[in-house]
Amino acid sequence: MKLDDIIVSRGIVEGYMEELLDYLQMDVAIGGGGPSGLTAGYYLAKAGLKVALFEKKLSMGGGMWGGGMMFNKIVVQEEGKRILDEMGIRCQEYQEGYYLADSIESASTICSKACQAGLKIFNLIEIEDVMIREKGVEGLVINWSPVEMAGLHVDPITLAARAVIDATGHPCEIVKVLENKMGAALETETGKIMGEKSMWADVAEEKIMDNISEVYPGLYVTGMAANAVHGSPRMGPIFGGMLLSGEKVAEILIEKLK
Ligand code: 48H
Repeated sequence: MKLDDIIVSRGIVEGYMEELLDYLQMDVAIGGGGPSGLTAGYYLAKAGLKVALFEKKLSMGGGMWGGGMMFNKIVVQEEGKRILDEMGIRCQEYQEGYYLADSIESASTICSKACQAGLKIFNLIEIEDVMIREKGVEGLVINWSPVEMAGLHVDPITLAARAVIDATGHPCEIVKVLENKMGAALETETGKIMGEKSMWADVAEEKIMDNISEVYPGLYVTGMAANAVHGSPRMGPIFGGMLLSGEKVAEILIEKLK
């Protein structure tokens, strides 16, 4: 077969534009493609909701690839193993209740399963603001990541969503922008971002499940962002809470939006 480069270009441009136009309005917009955002996207898409995830980097997986201190293994406790099984990620019980999985297999498989469940992923897109309207957060304001990296002055565009999830990890960037720009009072003990506390896996993994919440009308937190916003500790290379918190925020939203 003789290849026509212009047909290749047309396919890429038309295919992308069609999807971007389709996702100018959606049920749920997720910011951040780490384990919690991808897991949330997997369950939301599986439930039939129209959901897209925006990741500023080229690749998905967030902090999962590097395991603990670049030893590319992650640990998942008993409660989280159910999600590894659901996704088909292999693991080994190396001590009762402690499961060891390969971080590369974990990150790549979650991403693949989420896409196949129907999650639409847009990479290389940075969330730089939120769309605030009468009911609260009603969407996201996005730009190409290279615009920010190159320091270019280029205005962003807006997308509408019935709910937004901040899954941006430690920096909780979406909640931060809301607090900084709008002075918004959050649904936390202090009404503000309380800040992540020092590493204590046991407490962090227990607290994270209570921290999965709507922190402002229309804006939900999951994963490490949830602990940062609610002032709970970090947990190091234990990923059960990331998977379970992604599932939990999805369950809350499925109940609310379906
Ligand atoms: C678009 C953005 C933006 C933005 C950031 O850090 P993550 O892996 O987040 P989680 O919560 O799914 O998982 C946390 C885990 O990886 C971790 O760090 C743990 C368990 N730490 C414990 C410890 O003690 O250290 O992923 C967040 C993703 C990243 O891919 C970012 O690039 C992306 O969000 N992101 N995407 N627009 N403004 N900000």
